[in-house]
Amino acid sequence: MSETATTPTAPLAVSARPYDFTFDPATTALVVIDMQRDFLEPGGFGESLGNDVSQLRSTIQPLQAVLAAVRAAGLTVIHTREGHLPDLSDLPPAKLHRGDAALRIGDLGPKGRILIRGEYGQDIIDELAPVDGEYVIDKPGKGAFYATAFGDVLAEKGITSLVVAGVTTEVCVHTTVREANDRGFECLVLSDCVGSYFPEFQRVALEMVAAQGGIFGWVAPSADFLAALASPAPAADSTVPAPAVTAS
Ligand code: C5J
Repeated sequence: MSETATTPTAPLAVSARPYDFTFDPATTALVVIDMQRDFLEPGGFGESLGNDVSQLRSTIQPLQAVLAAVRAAGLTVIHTREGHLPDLSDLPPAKLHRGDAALRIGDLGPKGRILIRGEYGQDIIDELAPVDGEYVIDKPGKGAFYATAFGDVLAEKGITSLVVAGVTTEVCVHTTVREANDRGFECLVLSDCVGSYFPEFQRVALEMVAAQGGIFGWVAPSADFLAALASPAPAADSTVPAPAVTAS
C-alpha cells in the first residue's frame, strides 16, 4: 500500500530588488510601522518637527490593499506605535530635548499629548486600524525590537520573514529592518507602502536596503507582493509519493 504526503508549502516568490524574495506565508508577518496620527496628521509629532505630513499619505491606499490581502491569506499582522509612558519614564532626555520642536514629546497638542501612549494622536490612523487577532506593539524607540515584546512574538509565531511597511522609511522602518536583519530575519520592504517626509531620503533609503546584493533585505512594490500572494500554490511537484507502508 502506498500513500501520498504533502510537502510543506513551497515558497512563493516576489519579483524584487536585488533578486526574487521567496517566502512561506506560514512563517511570514506583515509589520506595519507607526502609521499613527502623530506622524500622518496635522497637529502631531511629525508636524511639530516642521514636516509636511501630507508627504506620507500616499502610503495609505496601497497599504490598505496589502492589509486586506494578508488578512484574507491568514498571515500574521503586527502593527507598531512609537510612544512613551505618560510619566515619560521611558523617554531618554536626549530624545526629549533634541531639536527645535514647536511641541515636544509629552506636551499637549490638538490631538492630545504628543507621542504619549493612550492619547488619540498616538494611535493608528482610522484607515489602517488593527482588527481582532492582530498584534499592536508599543515601542519607545525607533526600532521595533528595542524594549518591546516584538522579538518574543515573532519567535512564538515561528516567523522568519518580515514584509515591512509604514513610516518613516529612513527612521523607524530602516531601524527595524536593520535590527531584524542582524537577528536573522529576511525582510522585504514594500516601496509604495513606506513613506518619508523627504523624497530624496525615500529614494536613497530604499536603495540602501537592496544595495550590495541586499545588504539589509529586499525591496518591491506592493503590486508584486500581492501578485505573489495570489499566485496558485505549486501543484504538480508539491505532492511526492510517500514511502510504502509495510505491515507484518
Ligand atoms: C520618527 C518614525 N521619524 N516612526 N519616527 O521619529 O519613523
